[in-house]
Amino acid sequence: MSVIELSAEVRAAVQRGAPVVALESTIIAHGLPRPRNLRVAGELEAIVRAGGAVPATIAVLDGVPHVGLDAAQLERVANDAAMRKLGHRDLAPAIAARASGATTVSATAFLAARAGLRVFATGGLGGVHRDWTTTQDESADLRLLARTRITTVCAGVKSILDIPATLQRLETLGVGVIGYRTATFPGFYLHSSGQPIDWTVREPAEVAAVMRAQDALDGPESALIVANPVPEDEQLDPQLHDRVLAEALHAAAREGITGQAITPYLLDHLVRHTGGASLEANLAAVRGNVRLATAIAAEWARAV
Ligand code: PSU
Ligand code: MN
Repeated sequence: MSVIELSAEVRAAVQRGAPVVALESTIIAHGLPRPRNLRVAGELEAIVRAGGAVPATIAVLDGVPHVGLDAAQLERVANDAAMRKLGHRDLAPAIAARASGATTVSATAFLAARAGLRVFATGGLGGVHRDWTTTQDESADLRLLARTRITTVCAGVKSILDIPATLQRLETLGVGVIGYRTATFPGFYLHSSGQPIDWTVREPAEVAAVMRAQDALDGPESALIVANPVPEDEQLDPQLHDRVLAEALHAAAREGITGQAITPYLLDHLVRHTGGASLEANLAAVRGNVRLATAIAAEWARAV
């Protein structure tokens, strides 16, 4: 018996090979302001359903890792201020302590893969922080994705990070990165970070073909990152972005914010100092990622 609990709907879908899309919960609990976060959580699940797939939002509740949440569980993730932020390494202590928490990309990707899911949508991955030479702060997302066979659709990595250093780490770790209808790595709030990427696909079926090739090679069980930019007309104004981000980084340094707290702090700072514009860009990116992940999951279910 696994310690991981699949909802009845997700279990049935996995058993019959129907498309399922994993969704993370840290973005709900710690990445978006209340009460909008609960609406967004429901909206993302609805996008998956509209595309003919089953949504599987993942979180740990009272020590049980859940893959697929009901409405009451989703509400708890969104509204319970005591929800912790759980990376992959936090899962075992959280289970033992019967704790509750939202899962980051690293914990979500791990649990999704263990539950038999292959496609996962998030906003932006964690990565190498700008002050990494002194803090050694590199998100656990990267190393976990180097060891987990899951296709992760994202709008790049959050622009609060050192993007060239993050792309370099992904190369070193052997994680595949393909651009969806783009030849540059997206900049999360921004359509493009300006950093080139080596591979571009144009259709969900092409992503499924890459996934099949990964499996056929039978190499190390690494992820596939599908980098899907926010549409240009929904991105944050780049000048506003650069200015407010610089202020946010200063404020974080001044207040001595580090570790797990830094990403939520910076995201929140951007929301408040862009009059909510960064939130709209963030949501546009996440919605687009969930839509694309759903189409990929459908192609994958057809293919296998
Ligand atoms: N994408 C978003 N908002 C978020 C995150 C992703 O649009 O809040 C979360 C993810 O859960 C990711 C985490 O794993 O931020 C990275 O946190 P850290 O830098 O502490 O690893
Ligand atoms: Mn970190």
